Amino acid sequence: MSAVKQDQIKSTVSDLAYFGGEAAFDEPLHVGRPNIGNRQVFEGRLADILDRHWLTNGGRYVTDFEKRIAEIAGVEHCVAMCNATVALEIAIRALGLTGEVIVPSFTFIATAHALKWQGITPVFCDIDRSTYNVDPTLVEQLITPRTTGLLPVHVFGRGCDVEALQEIATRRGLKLLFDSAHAFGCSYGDGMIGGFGDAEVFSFHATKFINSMEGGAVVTNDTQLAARMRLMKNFGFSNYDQTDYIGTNGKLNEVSAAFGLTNLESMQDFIDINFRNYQQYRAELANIDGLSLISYDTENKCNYQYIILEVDEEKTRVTRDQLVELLHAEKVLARRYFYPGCHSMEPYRSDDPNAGSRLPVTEDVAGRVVALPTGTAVGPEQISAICEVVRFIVSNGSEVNERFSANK
Ligand code: T4K
Repeated sequence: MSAVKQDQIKSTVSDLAYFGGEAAFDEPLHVGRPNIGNRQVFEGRLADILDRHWLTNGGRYVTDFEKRIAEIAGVEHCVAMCNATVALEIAIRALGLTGEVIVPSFTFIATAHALKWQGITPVFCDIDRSTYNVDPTLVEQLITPRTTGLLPVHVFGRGCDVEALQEIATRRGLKLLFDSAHAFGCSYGDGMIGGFGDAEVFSFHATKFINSMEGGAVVTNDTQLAARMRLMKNFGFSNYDQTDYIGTNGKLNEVSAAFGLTNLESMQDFIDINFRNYQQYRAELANIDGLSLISYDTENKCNYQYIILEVDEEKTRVTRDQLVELLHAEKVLARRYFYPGCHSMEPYRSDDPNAGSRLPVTEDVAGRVVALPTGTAVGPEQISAICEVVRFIVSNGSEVNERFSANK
């Protein structure tokens, strides 16, 4: 764990590392430092994989991993894949999506790329200010004769308005696929995220609170869809020397699955640590004018894997981007998830240079958010030090801003 430098109390703006002071930490603190479960258990499984000479293509650990994910998500089928981006691509193809699909711009670029990679146009929909999720009241006006589906994202693990989206999808004859990369272990209403729409996609990338190094999965209650995806992730093979569809190689390997399984056994510990961190950030960043942490409602289960701060520059004087640069200098590698929004990245920016005018909430939120380090790699001492630096920066906002501008 990165040590806090005890003598690094900031008393003047010149003490900030950006302006020549010493950094608050000796090693970088990351957003997305992987959680690692019981090493001995994983090493035992690794030895077993090597002993049995079964590394991929339908091995025992992938099967067990799929079974556990399906149980936790409360769904009938889980098809594990090598990452969530490929899982999205395969689900999109298996659902027969073509033409246009409605998707948020406030998401990781993989959501949009998974469509575009297959020649489908992502049509960006603005988000609800309070949840950062697609605003269902705006979806309908984006539907055209070319629209075949909706691909909403449960951003930061907070559930979308599933009922409203399902109602639109059913009434308009559209497929509904959720990008649930952030939402494994989260619930919405009476159900776990995973069981909504036609299918949902989880990510088990290293930076996710449950990781299999790289990995993803599609979960669904549709038996035929699951069977189709199972073939598609294995080149379309239905038998030796026989393919039924065009397929690709989307398989998860045994080592990743064994690592994922091991981490799943520590899932509740990881959630407890994330929750403890979230509460501490809430307490220590409370009452700072211009800063607010996004909240997770207590009615739903949550994995608390993202600590997202919103910066109101009018009040803090220091800008969001300045804050991020100042924190980086202190070795706190805060991230601007999700800036600038997919619509402002290529190729989408060139496809539709004016998309931003239809996405005012996305642009506003993307300009305010900062993700802070959490997970098992940060403890109470580190969080206190991060919060102290943030508080110091904001309480000296005007001076910091002036010095910052003069430095440029
Ligand atoms: N849909 C959504 C909504 C998503 O957020 C994502 C992925 C996907 C789909 C696609 O899922 P996958 O195909 O990846 O399964 C990171 C992750 O790579 C990406 O998985 C994640 N979302 C996204 C939100 O964050 P980057 O480009 O910001 O990652 P990077 O390399 O900058 O790493 C983040 C921080 O973590 C760095 O400070 C370094 C640290 N780190 C990273 C790794 C991999 C470590 O300390 N150790 C590590 O092993 O995208």
